[in-house]
Amino acid sequence: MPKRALITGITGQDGSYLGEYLLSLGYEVWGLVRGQANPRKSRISRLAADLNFINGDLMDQASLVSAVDKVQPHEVYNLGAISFVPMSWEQPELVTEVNGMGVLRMLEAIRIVSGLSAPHRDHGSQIRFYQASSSEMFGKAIETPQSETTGFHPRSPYGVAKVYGHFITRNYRESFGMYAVSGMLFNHESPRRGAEFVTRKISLAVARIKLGLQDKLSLGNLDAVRDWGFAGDYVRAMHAMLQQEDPGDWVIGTGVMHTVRDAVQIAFDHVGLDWRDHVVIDPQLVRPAEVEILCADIGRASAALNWKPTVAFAELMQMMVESDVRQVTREHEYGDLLTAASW
Ligand code: NAP
Ligand code: G4F
Repeated sequence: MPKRALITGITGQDGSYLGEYLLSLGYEVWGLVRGQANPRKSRISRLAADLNFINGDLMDQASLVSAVDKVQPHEVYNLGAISFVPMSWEQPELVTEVNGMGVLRMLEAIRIVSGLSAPHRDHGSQIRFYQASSSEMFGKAIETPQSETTGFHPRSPYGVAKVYGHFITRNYRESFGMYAVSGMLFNHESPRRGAEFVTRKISLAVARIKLGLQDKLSLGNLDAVRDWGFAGDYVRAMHAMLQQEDPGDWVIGTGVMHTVRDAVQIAFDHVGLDWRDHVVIDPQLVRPAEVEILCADIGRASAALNWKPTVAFAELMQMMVESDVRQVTREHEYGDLLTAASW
């Protein structure tokens, strides 16, 4: 009998790669979809026709209990979140509800369906749980690189909510004996990245500038340093974490740092343009509390999970630019009304 997985956030970047990966491993894959006519559901269905869908929302406890009860998953991957950091200053309560309380609701759904009525170390559950924690939790990092033992200093309501999700996951592991893990993933990108994130904002703008459809690209802090990897690599790590004998917390990244300026330079260079002719700084895009520098120490993950990234940063940016040149050309030639973020 195939293993069954339930993925929240199936319509997002990571959900799409994880869904495809688990299908390739022979899993029966169920994606939790919110809303009565979510347009992103048809996008992911086109990519992976064998996916199954179930309705639910991280804001709605009963829907999660019902989804877990119906699917009876062996593994739950909680990727659903409002993932754009600046939005968390505009709607902090909503982001806290989805990204923080949503984790508690999913853990409760597993607890209830597994029949764990009281906290007890030895009870356990057959359902393994993955929480999408984030390097944003390190925030104003107290050391570089950051590892599984580095303390947290989140800088946004998003980061604070992720810290809650992280610790409630650990707490259910310790209180109920659940197999619950947290993946502290550093920034990961792909041609499927949302258009609001900086790498995709750059690759789309470069494509449009190259094709004569735009001239300027407005950005905020070019000095911010991130450890960027390829999303397709990172979903393999999520799966590997749930196959370990004991649950734990893991840092996943590349261990290589680049600035936003590097990303800009690589992307413009790739199409033979000088970024200085096109990039303008918009102070409105500078964050009220910035995360200046993130870099992963992946010593533990590479040794114990036997995991390593396969796509270097320059290759990643070039892959995204090439994909966007193809997409923007297609949209332009055929007058397609697809949004810039479509894939
Ligand atoms: P993404 O592309 O923005 O996808 C987010 C997903 O969450 C979408 O499928 C969205 O579904 C879903 N969602 C939003 N609100 C929801 C709700 N109330 N109930 C259920 N689902 C909801 O994000 P991503 O890049 O794939 O990231 C996946 C997860 O990893 C997120 O938790 C993110 O915070 C975390 N993370 C990402 C990175 C990164 O660099 N990508 C790094 C560290 C951690 P709709 O279609 O309904 O909007
Ligand atoms: O691409 P970003 O918006 O990603 P950010 O804030 O690092 O968050 C992403 O990675 C986290 C993991 O560390 C995830 F948890 C989170 O869900 C998300 O996936 O911004 C990257 C950097 C920031 O320092 C930002 O200030 O780029 C800088 N930046 C400069 N100009 C910009 C811009 N970011 C955006 N989005 N847009 C700009 O114009």
